[in-house]
Amino acid sequence: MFCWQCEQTAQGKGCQTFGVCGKSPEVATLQDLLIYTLRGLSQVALEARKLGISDSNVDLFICEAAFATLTNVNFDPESITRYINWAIEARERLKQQVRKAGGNTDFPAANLSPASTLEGKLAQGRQYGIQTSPAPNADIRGLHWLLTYGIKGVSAYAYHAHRLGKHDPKIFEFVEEGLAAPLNDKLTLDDFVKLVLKCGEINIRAMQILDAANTEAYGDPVPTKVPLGAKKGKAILVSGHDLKDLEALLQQTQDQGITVYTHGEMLPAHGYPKLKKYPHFYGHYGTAWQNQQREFAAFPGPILMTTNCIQKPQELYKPNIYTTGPVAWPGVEHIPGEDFSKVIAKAQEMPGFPADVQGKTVMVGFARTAVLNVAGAVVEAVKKKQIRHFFLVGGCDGAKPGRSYYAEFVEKAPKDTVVLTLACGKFRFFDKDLGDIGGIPRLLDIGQCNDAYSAVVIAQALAKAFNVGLNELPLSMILSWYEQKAVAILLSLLYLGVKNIRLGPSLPAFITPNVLQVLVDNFNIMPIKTVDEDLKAILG
Ligand code: SF4
Ligand code: SF3
Repeated sequence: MFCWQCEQTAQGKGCQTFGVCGKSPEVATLQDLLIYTLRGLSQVALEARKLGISDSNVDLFICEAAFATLTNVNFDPESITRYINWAIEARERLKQQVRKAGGNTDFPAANLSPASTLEGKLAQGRQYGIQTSPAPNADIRGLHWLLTYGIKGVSAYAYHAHRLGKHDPKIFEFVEEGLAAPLNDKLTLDDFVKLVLKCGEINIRAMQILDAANTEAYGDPVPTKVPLGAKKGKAILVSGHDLKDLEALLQQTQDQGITVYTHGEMLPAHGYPKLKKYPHFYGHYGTAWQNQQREFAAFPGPILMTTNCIQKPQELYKPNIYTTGPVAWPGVEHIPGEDFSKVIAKAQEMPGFPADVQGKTVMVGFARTAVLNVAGAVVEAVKKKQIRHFFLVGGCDGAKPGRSYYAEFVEKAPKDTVVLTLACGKFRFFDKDLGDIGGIPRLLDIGQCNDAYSAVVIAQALAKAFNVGLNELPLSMILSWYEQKAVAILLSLLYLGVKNIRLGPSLPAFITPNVLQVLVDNFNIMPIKTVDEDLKAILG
């Protein structure tokens, strides 16, 4: 195996014997075969589009399957094999339609027949891995995968939006174009640089329709206090990013004497009016994904993983954890639709909390509408020099000690600065009381990584209010990345021309020195240094 798609990749270079995330060589190799199969399917889908043929089920399938290969989503060889088989079936069906319409279907990747045995599939997967796929040079190889990882992020957002009934054919078409591109040996380094920026552009559209899907379904998030304690009684914990799964579970647990808690990236769900209306939707349990083995073991009810980030379940809680959507772990029960009766039955069997647990509270719900409602006060506070600077301290969390930088940054940010945050990196500081500036909280939680569009809208509105460009705002982006949705968001920020982004805790292994130089020259992207050095460089 060779995998370098996430920030925790072994030695900062690539996982070669076993994934640091827990991905086995078998699953990594099957995922390589799945991606190659999706590239071939995309070639056929693009040819079909030229003939006016498209199939939204195929488009959606490609997004779901690409999402399944995102870090910490699917660790189950049988599940990945099913995705490979479905991809082949969809491809063959589409090929027939293309042939009937007089189109070409003769693409090598689209002619691959997967071997019937696992060993055979693994041998095939080994031919299409990161190091074995053809590329003219290391820079272009890195760009092939930068594009592929951006597409995985776009696919995740498109999948979530589609679940709530929103989609845009432009997004599907680009997902297919981006997946097929590395098979085209005529494309140059410049072509791939353009494609990765286009991936950023398309990702903004994907995040925009996801934002519309979430807010139209559940209302605009409002500032909401979320308890970190617990209520006596039966309990279910919901993790991941999928609000639709959460809603279905809330509906199905009504009047059942069960309290529903969020975990990880589900925290911001408490801010949505149509979710917070459920009286048994109570609080938040635990912190970021890398602490789940300890935290889940202590939870007295079942756990539902709707999306990333799942970690190897301990035997202690393996019978109590369930997956849904593209998530899977071998031996863990997967719920294929939205009927969570098994989870509910498990909650009734398990002890629940024996007594109320007192805890702190945190505030969520500062998405675009809530922040823009107080934009006048924010602009005034900046003009009166009560607010000197904004920091967007956002992105993923992870196990590396270097990630303590972000909590230290927030702690050391001067009192006349405001911290906007989003995604799971905030769990290092989400319960800190940073106070307020004239009633404006100094720590504003915009939401999940899936809500990055809200941050873009807030930044654009501030730029408009001050009549300056995004780069002239008193706003600095201090980003932590881990998985491929963060890659897509980074590409979106680059597409918008955002400069001076500080990125950590380490730079992606798939960005070669030459490609990094292009990013530095055009966007002045830089690695984080120490908090003191970075604050001094930003604030002077
Ligand atoms: Fe390694 Fe990350 Fe790939 Fe897992 S996803 S195998 S940790 S690079
Ligand atoms: Fe976190 Fe996995 Fe990226 Fe959604 S939950 S931000 S890492």
